[in-house]
Amino acid sequence: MSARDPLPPVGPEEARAITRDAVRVLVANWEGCHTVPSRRLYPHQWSWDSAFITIGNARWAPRRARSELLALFGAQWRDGRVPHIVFNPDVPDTSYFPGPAFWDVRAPCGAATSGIVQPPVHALAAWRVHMADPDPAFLRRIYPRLVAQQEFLRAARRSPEGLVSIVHPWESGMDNSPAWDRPLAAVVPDPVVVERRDLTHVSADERPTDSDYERYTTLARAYRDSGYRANGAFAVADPLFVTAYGSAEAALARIAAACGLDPAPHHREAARVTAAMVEHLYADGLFHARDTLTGRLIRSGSAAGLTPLILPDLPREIANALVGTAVERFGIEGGTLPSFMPGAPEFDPARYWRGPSWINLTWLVWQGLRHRRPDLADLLARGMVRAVGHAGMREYFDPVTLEGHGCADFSWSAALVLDVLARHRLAGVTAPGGHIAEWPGRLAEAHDGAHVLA
Ligand code: 2M8
Repeated sequence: MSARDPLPPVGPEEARAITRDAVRVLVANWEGCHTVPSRRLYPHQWSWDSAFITIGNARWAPRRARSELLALFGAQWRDGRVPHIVFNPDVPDTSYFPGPAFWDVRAPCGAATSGIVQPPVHALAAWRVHMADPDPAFLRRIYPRLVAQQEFLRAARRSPEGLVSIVHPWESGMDNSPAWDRPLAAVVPDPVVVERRDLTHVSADERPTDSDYERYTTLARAYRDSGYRANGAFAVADPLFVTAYGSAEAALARIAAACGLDPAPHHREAARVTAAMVEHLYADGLFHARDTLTGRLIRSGSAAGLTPLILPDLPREIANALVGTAVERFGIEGGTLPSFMPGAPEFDPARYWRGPSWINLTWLVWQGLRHRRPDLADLLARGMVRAVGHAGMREYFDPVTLEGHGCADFSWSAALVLDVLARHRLAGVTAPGGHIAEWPGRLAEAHDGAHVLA
């Protein structure tokens, strides 16, 4: 199969089989009030994973979707930050590195957490679950927490250009992106042995190198030792993170209006940050990260630079240029979105965030294309479903062969594919939200934790 040949349509039987498999994964990874991204590789609750899982669960188990977000925000810090990991006390500290002993901090609720954050895609998720199953009480409960999450970013992470900065590659969610190679090279690693746990579960050539890990832990240790206040040798404004922040304001405007509150401040902030991104992060048909320490633009071929397509205030000519880049330089007409530009020397189709296709990144760009270029959005929808149909609910996929990489039974791949199937007419399969719950037969939400596949 070539990346240039459009993928064939998905038939009704195949769509049903994929739905059943996706629900199987989400049931298997459910922990009672949240979902683990993967039982073995990621056995705790991760922040942006939970938002994507919420979006998928909204399609068949909305109570579970709300619980996922409320569990995460239950571990929100007093300063408003939502930690990127909430540790499960029943999982041994040796199961994941860096674990609770490394981060050495607790949320006000008592849960051990990390001290860094991830892209704030949660307001979008809250709105999506409300659209699937309206629940004004849930919206009123989550709204102030979502606002506090944004306020933390504005107060603690504002860059000189009026953007928000991340202080660790893990905060980008695209941890090992080649976009971070240059800023990471400036980090002098501590002389401490790093105990990799990930390599017990996934082959080393699909994961970051030891040298990357030494720098990751050095940065995290320095941030921890400053009381999680002062950024160290890494601070960048990342287009995906800032896009998530801007789209959160757009979602908050809708949530505020639904709660009878004034949406105008959220609309203004969404428009302001979009304009700042265009001014400071855009160049030659793509958005790039800006190093907030040196002030320099970090030009790279990261697909993060296409995600501003989801911003409602993005000027039309910029959106058109992004679409041109997506087609000509990322080859999305083949149905897949590589996480890094295939023509670039750093591109690697199998290594974590350096080229493989990820369902969450593709889902974001698909969202951005649905109203602008439905023809291209259809191709990406088909490609996401094809990838999981071919390789199962893997963590990432070769963008050309669709070979699966990383861990198996990965939650956001399952969740977002459910959303795609529910939104998209695939080969005549109409799957409005409610039908998803019927497809897997007895697998509705009746007995949490006691589901049996029909
Ligand atoms: C990956 O990141 C974690 C660190 O947070 C890791 O490699 O151990 C990333 O893909 C990140 O985006 C994701 O949230 C996390 C859990 O799926 O795994």
